[in-house]
Amino acid sequence: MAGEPQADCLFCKIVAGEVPATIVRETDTTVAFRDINPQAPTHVLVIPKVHYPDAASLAAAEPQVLADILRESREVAAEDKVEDRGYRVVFNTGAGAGQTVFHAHLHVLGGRGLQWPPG
Ligand code: DGP
Repeated sequence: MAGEPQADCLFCKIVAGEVPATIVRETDTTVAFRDINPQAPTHVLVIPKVHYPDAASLAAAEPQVLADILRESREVAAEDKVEDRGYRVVFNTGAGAGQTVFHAHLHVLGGRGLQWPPG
């Protein structure tokens, strides 16, 4: 069923506490944890507890959870004190855009200068 945990999903396992992660924030609907392969001094992933393969399918089915994720990204930036210098939030959507884990997740990147356009 849409939104239900998937047995083979790494991020569902992090939500369930079955795979360890450095969790920085948790709400009723979201979990935020540090990326295992950080691309910036702050690199946190904010994910929904419900399973959708990408941000687009989450937006279509449960847009309020998408809003929760964006609200949490602001809290992460504030807690890591990267707001002043600026930070970036990214949903890689689809393999062609670099998505490798198919459970929706927002990257929060900050703490260094960020170039545009991204590669
Ligand atoms: P993406 O390429 O947009 O699908 O991003 C997936 C991110 O997930 C990537 O930056 C690395 C991160 N990641 C993959 N496996 C793990 C893991 O087991 N733990 C943590 N904390 N992050 C992971």
